[in-house]
Amino acid sequence: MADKTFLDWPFFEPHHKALALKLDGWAHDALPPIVEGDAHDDVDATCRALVKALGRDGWLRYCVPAAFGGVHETLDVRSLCLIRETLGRHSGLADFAFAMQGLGSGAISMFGSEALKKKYLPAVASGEKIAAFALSEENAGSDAAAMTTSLTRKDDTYVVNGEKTWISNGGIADFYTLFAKTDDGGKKVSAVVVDAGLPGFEIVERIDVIAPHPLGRLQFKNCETPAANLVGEEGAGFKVALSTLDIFRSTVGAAALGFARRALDEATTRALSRKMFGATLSDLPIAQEKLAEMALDIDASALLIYRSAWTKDVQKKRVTREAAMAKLFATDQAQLVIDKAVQLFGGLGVTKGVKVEELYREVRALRIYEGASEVQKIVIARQVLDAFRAEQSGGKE
Ligand code: COS
Repeated sequence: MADKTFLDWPFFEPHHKALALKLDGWAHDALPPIVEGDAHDDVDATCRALVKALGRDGWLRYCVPAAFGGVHETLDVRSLCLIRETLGRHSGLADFAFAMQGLGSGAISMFGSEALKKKYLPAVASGEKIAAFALSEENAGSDAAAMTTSLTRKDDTYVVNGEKTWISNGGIADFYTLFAKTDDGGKKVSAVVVDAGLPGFEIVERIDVIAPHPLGRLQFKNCETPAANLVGEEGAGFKVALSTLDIFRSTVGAAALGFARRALDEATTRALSRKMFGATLSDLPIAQEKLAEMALDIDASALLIYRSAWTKDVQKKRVTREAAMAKLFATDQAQLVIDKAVQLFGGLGVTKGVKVEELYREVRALRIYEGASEVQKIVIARQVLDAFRAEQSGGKE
């Protein structure tokens, strides 16, 4: 049973605690069956069923603002983090299905026109439409500004040309929030929503990964999307993408935290029951040291994640630095926590069908997607240097 004492931390309102406890019960009782295996059809069907169930029972309402079928007036990052943490403890795919509805529609919630919000957000909240976020390209992952996919205005449409890859929900999404260049060979990025199935839009590859998720490569050849689907102003797409990531990066940390909490639960249960050297594993100081380090990393991750979420929700501040720290620390530490759990399980820990083996595979991508750990370090260092320079120049004036 995962530690729930953190729900009494001052970062939370009473409704946050109620949300986490209710969702935990729901995930125990009402999570659709997770079909294990690598077959795309099984993974797709499982994800579709998860989105449907999450929508039916109201959990996806946390992904959009209240005026468009959501719960809170604006996205409440603490709720998003608690939901990802809780779902992550139960199922990596359930967390994935929830997370992508939020990330795929987040830019519309924050920067979209009223008409665009009306067109997409209620269907995201109900689970009728599956969302995706299309930023990365083969030669533009960490260096997002190096993208080459283009958007060219033609009458009342934008014409998209290029390729996007490693796109989560690629293949099952109903729409993609896509980032592309609006000035030929230049630096101006714009964001636009592209519906799946438009002429000139094709999923050209399904990508297999260590923990199966829907992931694909998208190709656009003179694909026309309505100009009214522009998200934010033309040329402001980089700000749209990075501000969206500022919100969702804390939630990636939260998912990792959920995985880590589950690993500690599994390891503790195992340590208390496994007999060895005339005692149980939990009696051995070397095992206790591991459990202590795991618990410490979990609490430190939780503090960084909910500090970031609280700062955004309550102080309404830009949280570029806080979110990068939360994602970097929580995902890197979760990897170490889960590795320790695998070690405590011994041979069983690398056996298919054992939960810690699944967690070991599930957590890996979190240190890469939405900005690799190395990118988070660049972001944090820039924030530290900028703040220092600003203070220095402020002091001189
Ligand atoms: N919020 C709002 N605006 C931001 C921002 C943020 N967090 N971070 C940067 N910007 C703005 C900057 O102010 C700048 O605007 P101006 O051109 O008006 O000055 C613009 O965006 C470009 O910023 P910057 O110069 O820092 O861009 P870089 O190309 O140097 O960006 C990093 C570098 C590494 C930070 C960026 O490319 C990045 O985050 N990469 C990772 C992308 C990612 O997460 N990919 C995963 C895809 S989702 S699975």
